[in-house]
Amino acid sequence: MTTTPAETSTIEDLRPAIEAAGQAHVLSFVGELSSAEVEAFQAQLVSIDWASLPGVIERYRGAATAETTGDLEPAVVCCPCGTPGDVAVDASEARAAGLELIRSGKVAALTVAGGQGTRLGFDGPKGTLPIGPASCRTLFEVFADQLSAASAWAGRPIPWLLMTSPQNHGQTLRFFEERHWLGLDREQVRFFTQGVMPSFCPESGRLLLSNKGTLATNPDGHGGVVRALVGSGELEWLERRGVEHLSYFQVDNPLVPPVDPVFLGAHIGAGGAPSSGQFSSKMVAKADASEKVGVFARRNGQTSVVEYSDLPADVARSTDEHGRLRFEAGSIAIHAASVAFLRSIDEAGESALPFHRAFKKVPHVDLASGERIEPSEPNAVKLERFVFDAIPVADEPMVMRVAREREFAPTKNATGVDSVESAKKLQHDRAAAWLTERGQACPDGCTLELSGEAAWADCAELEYTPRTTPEAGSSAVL
Ligand code: UD2
Repeated sequence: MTTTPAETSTIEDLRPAIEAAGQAHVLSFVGELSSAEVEAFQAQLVSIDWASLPGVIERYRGAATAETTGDLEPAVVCCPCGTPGDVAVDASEARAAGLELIRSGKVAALTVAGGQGTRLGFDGPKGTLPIGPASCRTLFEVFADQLSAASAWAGRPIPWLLMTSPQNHGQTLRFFEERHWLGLDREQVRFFTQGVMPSFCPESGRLLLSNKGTLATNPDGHGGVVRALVGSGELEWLERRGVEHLSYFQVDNPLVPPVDPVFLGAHIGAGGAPSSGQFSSKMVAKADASEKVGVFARRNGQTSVVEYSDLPADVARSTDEHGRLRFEAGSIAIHAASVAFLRSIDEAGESALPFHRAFKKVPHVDLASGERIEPSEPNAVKLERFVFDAIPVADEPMVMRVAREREFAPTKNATGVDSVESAKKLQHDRAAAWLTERGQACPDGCTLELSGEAAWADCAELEYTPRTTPEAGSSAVL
């Protein structure tokens, strides 16, 4: 559960803590392991917080109580684009304040890239997926190019923190090394690894072994980012450097502006934005009631995200007097958070970021026979944290409306909705609209993409001349 294992502890050093946690059975097969396997097992065991484990298991072994949604109200949303009903934000003022934050080195970008990408069926870290419709750039390269342009404008390298998981850390690092840090300064790109949570049997409260020398674990969710930032020393690094705010985004959205001046300025309350500068989020109007995004809502008067699986279908479908979905404020998982707020969230621990419980099929080793069992029914509790659970803890958390077609191209599935294909098309459409806004037509049959410089210039409202003039049937990076 921590990210800074004391590498030197042996299994025998750890045995008392493991026994005190009631989990001595996990050491049943240690005598059968090779020295390399013992070493790997030690490294895993030392990363578990044995002292707090019994309490965590006790709290989450029972079935989760159903979320109550009766008292849900739509969230207050602000907007720099004049949507009726939203709190108005002055875009120029917000942009100026955000640019000043970036220029003065008070902003770092943060990408959560620890997920498995299972639905995508892609073998490798999701960020290494080619996604550019014209360039074939990978997701990581799309973000790096924009950060490079923003850094050049600011006259200083904007730090980029990437959260990996134990499963994809090595591959992610190799990718950046082989591609020379994607054109960024080596020191600018900072990796840290999220923690894991062990799976356990809800009846016995016992941890499971996935093989004789490995606990069955899962990454601790994107909410693990707070503990991992602290445990890895990265939060302290940011504090020492004078970075005050993080621009947070997921690895699966090639349209995200990694640092968005208007959003960052609004986050610190510029332009009349209703924000204390602790934690802010972007929303888009949901495409339809069944779209798989969490929604911003007020629960007991506090702004929160209700995950799509927790929102009853009739509530999701309900409409207001204008015929709009009442809960239309879809979360696109783009946030801004102050470093000081994240420090306080870590100190508050589970009261600020509780675990979410899932009951899943987890293959494991049978303790009596030593055989591996592939369960046909769910048998184990998996726990993870969600970063958006920090929202109700923040003072005056801001939710800002943005245009879906400019900022959201989710890449989740191999085909169909939210797929590589749809994300490429959305990037092309965005580049074509950019050309049209500048009085140029999009030639027939061409495939377009915004370069990092163009995308940065667009969100910072800077002058920019496209690198090339697209011709009919061509592929062009503007
Ligand atoms: C997430 C949101 C959903 C909506 C959508 C927008 C949750 C639970 N749901 O749905 O409401 O905003 O995104 O696209 O967040 N990750 C880690 N470590 C982990 C787990 C995930 O780094 O242990 C990263 C992962 O690499 C990805 C992001 O978090 O960048 C989202 O993860 P997901 O694919 O599980 O979330 P999804 O698509 O269900």
